[in-house]
Amino acid sequence: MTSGRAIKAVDITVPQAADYANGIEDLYNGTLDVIVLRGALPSAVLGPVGPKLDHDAAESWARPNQKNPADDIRMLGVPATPTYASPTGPDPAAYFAQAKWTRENAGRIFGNGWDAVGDIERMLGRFSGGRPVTLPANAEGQVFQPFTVRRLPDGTGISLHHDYHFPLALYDELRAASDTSTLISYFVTVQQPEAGGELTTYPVTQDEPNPPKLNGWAWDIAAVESRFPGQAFTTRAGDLFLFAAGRCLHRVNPVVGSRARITMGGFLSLSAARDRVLYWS
Ligand SMILES: O=C(O)CCC(=O)C(=O)O
Repeated sequence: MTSGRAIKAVDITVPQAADYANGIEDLYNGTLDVIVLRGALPSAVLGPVGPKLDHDAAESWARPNQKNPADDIRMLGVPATPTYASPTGPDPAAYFAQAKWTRENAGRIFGNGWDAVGDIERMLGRFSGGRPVTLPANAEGQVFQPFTVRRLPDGTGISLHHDYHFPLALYDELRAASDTSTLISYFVTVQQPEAGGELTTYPVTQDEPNPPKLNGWAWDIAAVESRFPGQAFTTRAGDLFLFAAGRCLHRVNPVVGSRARITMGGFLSLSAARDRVLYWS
């Protein structure tokens, strides 16, 4: 028997996005947990990108979770999160150097001169309630990374986790600039795998009083599945996914087949005064 409330999701197409113009605030406030915007980017933009990137040799993929084969994600960019290689998050100096590289190489990575940063800001702007969507900078003027690219080949996924990264050293300024009541994740699917790779989210918060954990620390997936009503989402190339990743436990199911799941994305917050949307990865 499951317990807890159900995940509150809307699965919409571009003409319906105007009905959720304040969607980011709704995700913050818990009125919504998930927004899926189908076809946020036309297939002509991303169609050629998946096959271009889907090779180990295509780019210098980092493998920050290589220690755990089931979580061995390939990444372009340094994630603003803990990883197996950096359990307390990235070194800020290395992070900002990489962030500059990612911004400068965005057009080249995708191979078609695509204005990825502009499109991300336009897509997020559909749900910002009219607030400007901006890439924050630290006190030295170093700008955060707009996105990371994530490639999950056959047999890999992303284990159960929350994304609430404000306590990390990298977030010293973002913490002060943001409404830290939660953190939102965003990603765009670049390539859909043949099977698997669903994003599954559960109504389990970080302060769940009786967390389903093994040995007191690792999430017990069987217990999570049996106690909480999870919801799985399959996303196709061009779909935008926004969700309350700081509040809702989630995972990416292992990918099956020769075509990797490729996504690009990061996080966003409302500014402390709730007058801007900040995004980074
Ligand atoms: O699918 C992705 O790119 C990341 C999924 C995830 O765990 C997140 O967005 O927090």
